[in-house]
Amino acid sequence: MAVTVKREDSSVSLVGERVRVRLELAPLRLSLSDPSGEVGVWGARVAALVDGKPHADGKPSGTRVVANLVRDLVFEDDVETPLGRAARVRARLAVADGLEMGIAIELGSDWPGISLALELRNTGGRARDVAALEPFLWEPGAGARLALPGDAGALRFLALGHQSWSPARWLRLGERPRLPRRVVRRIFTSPFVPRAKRGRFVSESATALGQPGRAGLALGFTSHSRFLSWIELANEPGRVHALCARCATDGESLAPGGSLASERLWLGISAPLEEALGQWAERAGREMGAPVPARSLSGWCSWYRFGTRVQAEDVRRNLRTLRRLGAPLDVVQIDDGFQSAIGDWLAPAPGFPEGLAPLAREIRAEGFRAGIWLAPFLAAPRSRLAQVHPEFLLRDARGKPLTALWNPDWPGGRAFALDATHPGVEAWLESLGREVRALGFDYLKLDFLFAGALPGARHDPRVSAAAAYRRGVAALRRGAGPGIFLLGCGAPLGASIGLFEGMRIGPDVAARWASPSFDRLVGVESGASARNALANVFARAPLHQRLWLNDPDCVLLREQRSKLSDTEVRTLAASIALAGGLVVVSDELAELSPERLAWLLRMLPSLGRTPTVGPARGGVPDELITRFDDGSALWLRANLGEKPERLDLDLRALGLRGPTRVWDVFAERELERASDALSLGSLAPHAARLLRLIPDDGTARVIGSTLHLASGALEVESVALEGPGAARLKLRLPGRRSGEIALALPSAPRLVRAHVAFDEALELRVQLGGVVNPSGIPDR
Ligand code: 9PG
Repeated sequence: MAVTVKREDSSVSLVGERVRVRLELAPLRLSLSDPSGEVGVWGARVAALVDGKPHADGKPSGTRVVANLVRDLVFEDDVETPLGRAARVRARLAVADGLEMGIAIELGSDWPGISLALELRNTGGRARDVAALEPFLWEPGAGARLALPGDAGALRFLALGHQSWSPARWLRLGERPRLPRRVVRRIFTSPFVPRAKRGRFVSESATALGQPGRAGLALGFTSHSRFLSWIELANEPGRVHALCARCATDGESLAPGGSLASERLWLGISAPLEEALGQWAERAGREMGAPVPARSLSGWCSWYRFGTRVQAEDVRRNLRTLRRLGAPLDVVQIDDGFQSAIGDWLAPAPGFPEGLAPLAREIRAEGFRAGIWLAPFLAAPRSRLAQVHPEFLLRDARGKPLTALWNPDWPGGRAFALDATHPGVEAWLESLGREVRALGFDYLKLDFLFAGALPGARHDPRVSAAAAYRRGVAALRRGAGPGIFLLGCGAPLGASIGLFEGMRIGPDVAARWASPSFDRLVGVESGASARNALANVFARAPLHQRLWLNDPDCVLLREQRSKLSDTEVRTLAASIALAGGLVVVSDELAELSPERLAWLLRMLPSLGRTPTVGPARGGVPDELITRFDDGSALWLRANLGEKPERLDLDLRALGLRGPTRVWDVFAERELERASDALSLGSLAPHAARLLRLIPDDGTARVIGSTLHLASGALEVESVALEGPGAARLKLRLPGRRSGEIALALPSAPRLVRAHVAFDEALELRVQLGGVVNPSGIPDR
């Protein structure tokens, strides 16, 4: 079915399968709703802030000009757009006072929303400063309406933070959002975004608005090549006062006859609301050409065990342990500490006496990708880089080098930011990429990337902060060449779309549950701790495989030097596994007990799938659901709070109708068969529950296994029933494994367990009360 275009005297409508759009012509008003009209927004406008500048510390100055009258309209009923084939309406709009706007609305027949773009033109005779473009502005007024199903008191707004370490939280209308303190604001928030406060929420790049579990709005920018963008919500408990999507133009001056285009905005309807983030990310990833690898990676990282004191010998020792264990990791990554100074990446620290090339060679010789950490937009004041090339440094308005941050981990603490619009910096980044590749590294963890998108007096003032950042990352990638894996960290997320294979999506993990004193110090929940890392893992789970591979940060399995309890380690490990992205361990592997090592193996390989998230009842969703092609699912519920929670599982809501067999992964046993719902008692603070849910459809299946947390969903290549109580099985998993599998049979005995041990693959026959096992391990 194609999109139907209806022209009337005073309006134009586009009707697709899933949404309807209406454009009123005088004055200009835009509406979008689902076919029933139960959810949607009516009476939105487009606007710009002119004769002012974006302000690096929040509020842009300038006057808001709003498009009012539609001058002329152009229809195209089937055009190619960045999001696929669509119908398009373009309108030229009159704006007072020597300014004109153009908007384009695109709707594909089965799209759950529309794409919106805005252009501002200077038709007058003098140059105009433009502070921001607003392709969507909704305020109450005549004909303005917002329909969000559910209870107004339960409405939530998804506030996505600026960069990897910034919290992402579902805010309740009227609540007081947390705000980073002044000294760290530059690290955690985007330069031009107004400060959030009670009554004014801000979300960077994208948001969702509605009641958890019901239908709501999805709103987010799908292009990110020039401007940092955000969505603002003016609100009080149960009420929306205004909703507005903006991109800061970073101080564009618009010459007479010139024009300026906003980033493209997605406005969609999401049912349920929790899918809004994925709905947007899918489109933003497609539009920006996100280089998402087909497979997730796993690895070892030096940081959370050795910190800046890492030495070549630490890496070597862990390489040897990896060989002994036969652990199937992809990457061995050296983190911060190998370099003589921040900025002097090719001059090794004393702990790396032979330099990096021999170590990279050894890593590769063991069959791993070699990974290295860089903070490519930073230079320590005392580094050779800053000394020899002071012209590389980003300056403030008075010409002084801008301090990107103070980091107590580094000598002197202070780090300056580089200005990628300087041709010398661009060339230097390209050669840095080339040289680390030549050393043998093909996995680069690029950190403290927010420093590349700071506002400042750039060498080329016409290049925006976001564009400067993208130019720098692109130069590094160009130098590193094809086949490189770039992992972003501390990265401005919107501006990074399309540039990275992998992306850290939360604060640092640590071998402690929470970090209350650090969080108080900086004002936001960004201290290194398992809880802060996990909160973002749940909140940003839908970004995985749409924008990049999500990096939830490392799993820490050690028992010594750790304040994490068994329960907390299990919650950390299972949540990281369900996130489906990178699985990276950061322990001294030889120190791990057999039990904890078994946990590592149970996370490998990565599940590799994008989980769906459950309703965001609290500040973040607390459920991750991974579905498999065989109709089964893994369901994880975590309690990141401090009070016990009731655990009820609604199987129908997960799409499981009919009798379901339930495997309790941690308890390693089958629960009673369930249909519709399952009452599971209570969940202690910091604990998680992981279940595998399998339709009881009369087939023989592995429903549980201690080989992998997938519990049979990943590790079984085939199962063939050979008669009552007998089956032939093929198992396949990388690495050396031993453990137990549980085979579910359609008739008595309903469950047969068998011990198995193998390297890579195993074929075995399981029989009623006995196992014929080629590995020679006796049955029980
Ligand atoms: C290396 C580390 C690890 C880690 C990164 C990042 O604000 N700060 O001072 C601050 C320091 C360190 C930090 C984040 C913030 O951690 O996330 O995985 O690579 O750098 O220095």
